[in-house]
Amino acid sequence: MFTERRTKLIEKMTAEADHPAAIFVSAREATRNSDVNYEFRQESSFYYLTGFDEPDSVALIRPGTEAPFVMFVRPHDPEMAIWVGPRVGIEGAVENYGADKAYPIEAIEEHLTELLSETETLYYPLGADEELDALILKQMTLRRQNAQRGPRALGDLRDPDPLIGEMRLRKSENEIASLTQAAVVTGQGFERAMRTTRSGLHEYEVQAAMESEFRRLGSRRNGYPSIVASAHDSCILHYTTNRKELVDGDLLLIDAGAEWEYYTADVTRTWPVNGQFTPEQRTIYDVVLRAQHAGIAAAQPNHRFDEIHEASVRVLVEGLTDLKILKGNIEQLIENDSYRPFYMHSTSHWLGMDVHDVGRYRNGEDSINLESGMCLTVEPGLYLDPKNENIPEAYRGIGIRIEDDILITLDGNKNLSSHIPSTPEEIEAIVGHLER
Ligand SMILES: [Mn+2]
Repeated sequence: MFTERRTKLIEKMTAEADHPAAIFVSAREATRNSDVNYEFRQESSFYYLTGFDEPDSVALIRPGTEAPFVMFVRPHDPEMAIWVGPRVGIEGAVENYGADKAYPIEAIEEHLTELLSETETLYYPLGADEELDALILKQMTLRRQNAQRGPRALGDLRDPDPLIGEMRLRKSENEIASLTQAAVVTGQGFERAMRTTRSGLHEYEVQAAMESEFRRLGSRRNGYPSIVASAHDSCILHYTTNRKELVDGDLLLIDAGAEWEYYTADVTRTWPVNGQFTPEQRTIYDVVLRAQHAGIAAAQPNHRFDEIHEASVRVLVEGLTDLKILKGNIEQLIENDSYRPFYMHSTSHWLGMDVHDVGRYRNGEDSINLESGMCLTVEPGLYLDPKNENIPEAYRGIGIRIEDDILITLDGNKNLSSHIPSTPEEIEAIVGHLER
């Protein structure tokens, strides 16, 4: 799988550049406090190309040479192994990760000059890593100084992100299987959260119930910090404090995703703490759900990405007009972005190894067309600011978002998270019902 990806990258590089090479850098360990590190998570593109899960590593790809795939890794260290377990090491990088050659990361500087001696175009995301940035700039300077006598200059520095972005945007069968499983596990966690919910509990208790289900089912970590927002805080898009007590009559919004084999789900549901929507909550909920269904229906191959947002916005604006929160002509209200105070984010983003996954959204001015294998969210919402006096009082403080993970297929789409309760009937039937 990783070999195929590197082969495909090599094809793309050689198609557009002379004597190309590419350098990818792993994530680094980061200090949390004192001698404790943050939990390590590999950088997504590095993992995508190598499957290598350790920090302080560099992958060098050199098409058309005797060693097209070179890795720099931390050597095995018997003393460290006692504390943190064995490392893959130099031999492991060759034997188990397909490297044609591997060297200790400490020796990168002494090998880089030789390894890049034929390279004229270098794909490297300058700014990715300060130490490596300095090494690359030094190589370029050396080559420029010697260009008259020695090999040609290493003069063409390019960003590899567009090439990798194009590849990661179209998901393979393997990747789709991981995204599907991420959504399955996430769904189990959401169901647990819904059943657990009752007034008097705290946001973090519902979060714990959900995330313990993620972990129990084998998800190693979340794709991003869970948003567990009750009452007015459901109007705050990225609320992650999650400390409040749940109050009878309020809504609870959860936006969360379990990661599975480096692929994350990204799901949002909003439900009443006491299991019954008030008439006002239900009215707003129905508008958002209709907008979501319209957005999902618009997610079709050979249609523009932007059509999803356009379809959802139209339904939201019609709903806000029916409620007299907006007044005027629908087309005009859409044209003027007059819905922005109540719906301030876009409806969709790519989904994959990163929750906001790589890949372009437009070609110049134009929205790109959707293709089979692309995966995205559809997540309209309405956020009725508790302090906005233009909103009828009964609706103030209601914040609702509904988000599913949609895979574009050859003849339409597949909702990977459709098993998670989302109609008001499904939600009212499950919230607070611990046993079944
Ligand atoms: Mn999202």
